Amino acid sequence: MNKKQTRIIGHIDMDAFFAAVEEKDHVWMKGKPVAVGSDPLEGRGRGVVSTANYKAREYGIRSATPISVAWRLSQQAVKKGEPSVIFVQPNFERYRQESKQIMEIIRKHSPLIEQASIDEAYFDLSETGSFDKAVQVASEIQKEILEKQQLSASIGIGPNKLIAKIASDFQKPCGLTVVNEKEAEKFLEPMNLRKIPGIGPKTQQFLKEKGAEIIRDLKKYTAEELEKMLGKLGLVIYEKIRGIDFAPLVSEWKAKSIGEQETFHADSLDLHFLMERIEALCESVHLRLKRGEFTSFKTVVVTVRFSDFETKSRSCTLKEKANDAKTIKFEAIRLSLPFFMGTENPEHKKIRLLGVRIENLA
Ligand code: TTP
Ligand code: MG
Repeated sequence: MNKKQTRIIGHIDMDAFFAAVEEKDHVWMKGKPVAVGSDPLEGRGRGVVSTANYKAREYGIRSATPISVAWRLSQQAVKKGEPSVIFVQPNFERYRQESKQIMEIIRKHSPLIEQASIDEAYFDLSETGSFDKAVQVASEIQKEILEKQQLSASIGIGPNKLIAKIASDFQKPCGLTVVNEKEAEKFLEPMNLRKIPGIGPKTQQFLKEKGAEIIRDLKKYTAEELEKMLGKLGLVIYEKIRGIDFAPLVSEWKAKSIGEQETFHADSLDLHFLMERIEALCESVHLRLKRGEFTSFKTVVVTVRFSDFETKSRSCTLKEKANDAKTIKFEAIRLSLPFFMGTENPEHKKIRLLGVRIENLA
């Protein structure tokens, strides 16, 4: 009954989404380069390209290309005997309709889905029980979207959201990439640092100056060194470049929650220290409750991550709503003590991270 279920997460991202919908609605565009964006006004237009289909990308046109540049690239292509780009202004209502139908298709195949943008979503495939079965489901989703919506999608499957998302982008368009938990770390190694959420252009530049161009280069640093260089982000990056990510899927219907967590500088099993950190986390959660739109909670959740990354959560739901810091602390300590000194931690493993969350907010 207690058998640990492998976590299997899918991420879907539609191929050249806005442009693909336009091609579907206007059959005569099929096979031609299409750019969706502001009006090019024969090269005098301001604004940018929202997206371009794959044919137009061969001209060097992509999301955020200034529309005037896109126009010029099209003119240059025409001079070389290539077809000119078809410029279309976006019809967001149409894209939203398609998006809704795509999400409905995914929902039929997965019990939990988190829509992440107009054309992408995470979905939980853990219930399939294996990566092989998950691939079958993903390929059914792709097929159904292609048949019913006449749109193509790329899917990534991984042990968590981080890997699933990077995998969906790995073989676009029409890709289906599977990376299991054993392969995840190696899969990331040759990739550009920018693949890691949180590493933007500035951090990338900073790390480049330190000699790190790809993810493998960053692995020579310890967690402490990365933290010294980048603060808290450094600790997050330390985990992500090793393919570690515990972020849950958040479906629209899930009750909101307020949570705080802390990764320690050094793993610890010092009771005094852990109790102090739990209390501090409870204080910040309570402060956020007081400042926010909710006035009460009914559920308290604690998360404990051990030094070997095993992660456990325990929760309790009160009989009545509460709103005070004392209740959060009382429950959080009661739930976490067995991990610090008792039955939940028989091997006396040190603790790497603690989290406190309140749910069932009203
Ligand atoms: P993306 O999924 O980033 O791009 P895409 O679907 O067009 O192409 P890909 O095959 O690489 O996934 O974004 C989804 C849609 O969001 C895209 O079709 C248009 C819109 N969009 C913008 O309007 N501006 C932008 O800068 C980006 C990146 C996307
Ligand atoms: Mg897309």
